Amino acid sequence: MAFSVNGNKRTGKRVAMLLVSKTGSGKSSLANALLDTKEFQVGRGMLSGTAHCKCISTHARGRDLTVVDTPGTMDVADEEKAKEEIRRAISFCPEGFDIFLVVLKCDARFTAEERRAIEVVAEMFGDEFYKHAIVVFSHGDEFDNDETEFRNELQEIRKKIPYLDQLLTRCGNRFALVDNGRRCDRAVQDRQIEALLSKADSLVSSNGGRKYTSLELEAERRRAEEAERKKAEEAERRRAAEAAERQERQRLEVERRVRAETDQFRSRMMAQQQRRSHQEEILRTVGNVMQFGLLLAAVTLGNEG
Ligand SMILES: Nc1nc2c(ncn2[C@@H]2O[C@H](COP(=O)(O)OP(=O)(O)O)[C@@H](O)[C@H]2O)c(=O)[nH]1
Ligand SMILES: [Mg+2]
Repeated sequence: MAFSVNGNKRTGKRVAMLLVSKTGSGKSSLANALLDTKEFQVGRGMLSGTAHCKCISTHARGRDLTVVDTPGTMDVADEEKAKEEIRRAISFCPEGFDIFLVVLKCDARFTAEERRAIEVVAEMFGDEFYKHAIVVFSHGDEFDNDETEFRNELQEIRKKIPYLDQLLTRCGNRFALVDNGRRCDRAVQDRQIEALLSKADSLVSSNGGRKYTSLELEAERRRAEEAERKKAEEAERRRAAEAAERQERQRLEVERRVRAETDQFRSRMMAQQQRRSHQEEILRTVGNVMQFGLLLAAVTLGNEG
């Protein structure tokens, strides 16, 4: 095999790429352009297009390339399904992926759905994801494929959309502009795809040929599970502490009420007792007076008799 310029062309090693993002952003069109084929089904509108992951390994554009296209299940409507499909995509390439192509439409809109579609993958793959990622802006025709104009515009867009700015920063500011529309200029497209593949080759080299494999995905899954378990444990601990605190507050309240009622009862009893001794005192005094009266009467009667 005669390899000429750079990267994969030089080493002859197969480069495996996984395309991710929301439906309608241009993944399947890019997959076709990368492999110079029409085998990836391009959608019309949001309803049709790729139903399942599709993997093609071939020799194209002077390189051995593997491209795995992902479907519309990347839409956030069903994240679990999306994750399942991503795991399937990874299983297509047991030796691992060299490059993740995050495909975004280059218009200034960057919706919450688009953002979530990327986050779902990034969360699954962990930080390693960004070390292998290149952001590909499709619909370059909207900028007449003028890279300079696009770069200038991108500066402004990054200021307005912090998440996009962070994403590009995390991806080491690796990005490319492409036009894979049905009416694109083939010469322009070839030049853009070659530039993108050159960037991919450089990234493969700077990663020392290290791939992202199902082992990394599994390790990330375990790490996420562990983090989730710790979070649940922490929430449970907090719930238990709050319940204990609530119980202690209730116990103190009951204790306070019992003490108050006991004190009240004791004071009532003492008051009653005081009243009773006072009455007894009066009775005793009355008794004494009466006794004295009787005695006096008896003495008086005795004297008269
Ligand atoms: N004008 C233009 N249209 C594009 C471009 N890339 C994709 N499309 C169109 O966008 C629609 C969705 O493309 P598709 O590749 O199926 O997106 P996917 O759902 O992400 O796979 C299709 O009608 C494509 O022809 C582009 O660079 N320029
Ligand atoms: Mg598609």
